[in-house]
Amino acid sequence: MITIALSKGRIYDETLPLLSAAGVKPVVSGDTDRRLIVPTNRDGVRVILVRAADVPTYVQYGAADLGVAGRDLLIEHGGRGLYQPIDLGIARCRLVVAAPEAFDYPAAIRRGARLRVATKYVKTAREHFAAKGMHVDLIKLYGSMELAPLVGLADAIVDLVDTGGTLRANKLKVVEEIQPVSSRLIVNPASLKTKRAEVVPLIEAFGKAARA
Ligand code: PRT
Ligand code: MG
Repeated sequence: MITIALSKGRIYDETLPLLSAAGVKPVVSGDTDRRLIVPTNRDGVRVILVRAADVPTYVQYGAADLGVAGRDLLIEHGGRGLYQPIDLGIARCRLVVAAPEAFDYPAAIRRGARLRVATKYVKTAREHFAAKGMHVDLIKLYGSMELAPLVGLADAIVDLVDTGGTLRANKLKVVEEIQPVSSRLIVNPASLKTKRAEVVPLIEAFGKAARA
């Protein structure tokens, strides 16, 4: 049995065409299907649905053979025990530092202010600010980071931006780019060895579909 870990939402939606090109189609029974293990048209291939941040963990421990995860979450996870053969180029966005429109971020940095930064990407943020020689107090959040500066929880946030609509709607602006983000195919290294005949063709089909 080959198990592919995906998260609901944009990763699932953007992976479906690639899966389909690889000959794998999840068999869901309508919009009300709440199953977390989804069979596919292929005997011996199933999809499991987990939180986006949990996809690397399922693959690392071999509970899933393959998965699709954003680079943002792979960096936070650390990537230990993961083979990452292909950048699928899907779910693209940017990891940035953002602050209120009225906040003079460059001036705050120049005077060496100690900023409070809210984020769910604590590891990435710590490394980013350390590399710049900035002292920041990081506040761990699990979502809706955009709210934190509006209610005085933080001076700035480290978050993902796609269209910029969410930042604009909350009167925030990008003050620093950290890195571009897209999603990668990740593979359990033991699966690659012991299930080679099934796993390698899937990796190749994903690669071909991603390049197309
Ligand atoms: O939603 P949930 O809490 O269950 O989990 P999650 O937020 O980790 O998962 P999900 O499905 O929202 O995101 C999965 C992956 O999609 C992320 O890990 C990224 O790699 C990728 N991705 C691509 C994004 C975005 N684009 C994105 N725009 N993930 C989140 N966003 C959010 C962003 O955090 C911000 O709140 O969308 C908002 C900004 O969008 P714009 O278009 O208004 O700029
Ligand atoms: Mg989300």
